[in-house]
Amino acid sequence: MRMNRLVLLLLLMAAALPAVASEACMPVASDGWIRKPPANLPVMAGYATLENPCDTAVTIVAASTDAFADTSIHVTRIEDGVSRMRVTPALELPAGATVGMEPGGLHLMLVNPKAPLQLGDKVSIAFALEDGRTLTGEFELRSTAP
Ligand SMILES: [Cu+2]
Repeated sequence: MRMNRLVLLLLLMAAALPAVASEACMPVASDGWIRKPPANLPVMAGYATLENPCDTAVTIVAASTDAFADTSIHVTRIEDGVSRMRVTPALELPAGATVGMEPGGLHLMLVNPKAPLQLGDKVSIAFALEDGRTLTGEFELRSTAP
């Protein structure tokens, strides 16, 4: 009887292990917003705070959304005194790091909205991670930073 309970306990523990392992640590995208352009321009920039509270680095390899025809992650750099934007193919979030996507720096470049967007509208952005997982963030259309 005593032995059976021990076996049962071990079986339960073994069964619980994979469940714990699949609950892997996930980075978070918060305070997401998209700057509403002053005129009816088809290009908008999105910003958010990306936090990786995990023990290992995570790399974002792509961004996409149903709301825009084209979505990419841009870095802004000053080259020869001129501010230029470039697509970044991979964005690493080191373990424990907080990376800001903010005006003048790293941002989402959103081109050609599929439907007209109004202030307050929320757009869901999917960030594809190198490990195959997807980090989803909500971005609100605003005229100023939150
Ligand atoms: Cu850009």
